[in-house]
Amino acid sequence: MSEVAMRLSKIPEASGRSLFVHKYPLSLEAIPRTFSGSPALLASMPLELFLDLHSQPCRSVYIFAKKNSVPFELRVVDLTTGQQYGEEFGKISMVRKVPVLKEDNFVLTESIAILKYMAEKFRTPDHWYPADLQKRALVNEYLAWQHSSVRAHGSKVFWFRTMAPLITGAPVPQEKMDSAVEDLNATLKIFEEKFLQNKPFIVGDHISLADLVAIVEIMQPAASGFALFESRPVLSAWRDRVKKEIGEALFNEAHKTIFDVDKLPQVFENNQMLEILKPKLLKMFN
Ligand SMILES: N[C@@H](CCC(=O)N[C@@H](CS)C(=O)NCC(=O)O)C(=O)O
Repeated sequence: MSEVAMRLSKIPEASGRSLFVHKYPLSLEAIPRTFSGSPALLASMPLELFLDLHSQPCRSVYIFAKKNSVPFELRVVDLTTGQQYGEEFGKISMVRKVPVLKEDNFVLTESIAILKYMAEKFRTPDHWYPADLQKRALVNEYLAWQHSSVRAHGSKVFWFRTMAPLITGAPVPQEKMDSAVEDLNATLKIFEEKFLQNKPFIVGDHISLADLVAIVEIMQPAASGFALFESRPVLSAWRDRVKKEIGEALFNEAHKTIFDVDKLPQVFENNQMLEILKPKLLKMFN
């Protein structure tokens, strides 16, 4: 039996429940004026976005699509009940991770690829993914760097503070926590001193995909109660600018699930996912 099939057999609800669908938005007037094709054609082929807003890359895709009035159907893949291991999602993506974009037979995984695809397809305002070669290269530089830095270290602090006690029934050993926090602090120093400096946004005066991907990742450890903004006025001021550009309502809507982190013990109560997540946590201790 494959590892995935084995995981699936342990989670009956993963195969039994269908993915939940929400349709966004859309009246034809809401279709971006910059769209190059016929609005009628566009309206007849909405994208399907497979997301769970606990996930940072899903939040970036969700915020970007909604902010730019990209027409899409939201298909919720509930990671807390293991729907990513279910048969229905397995037919969409063998990677079994969210986000995924689907458009007819075209399936795209990886948030960064999805964001760039939507920016180019819907010709979103230039500042998101600038046509200027050097500005675009700076966005790409950040997007390439963040995977193994902000994302990796921010996620680890989040997991250690929230998921680990649920999975093991005990706090993470202090030396492991200190090491994770040390890595995150070092990363945030590079973020501020190399990527942000004294500019309003990573690539200058305007928000780009780099800021969007950065904020969703940085909010993950912050939502777990790790006080990363308190001693960092430059980072806090940047967060407020990004929030304002996205729009406070959309920002809060996208982050609502993760701000409800206190509810995780209830979410995982009587849920076999914690057992399945244990090996992932133990690998983080290495
Ligand atoms: N590099 C991928 C990361 C995708 C990813 O790791 N997604 C996580 C949620 S943040 C997931 O689906 N995890 C489910 C699992 O590992 O079972 C991207 O940026 O899209």
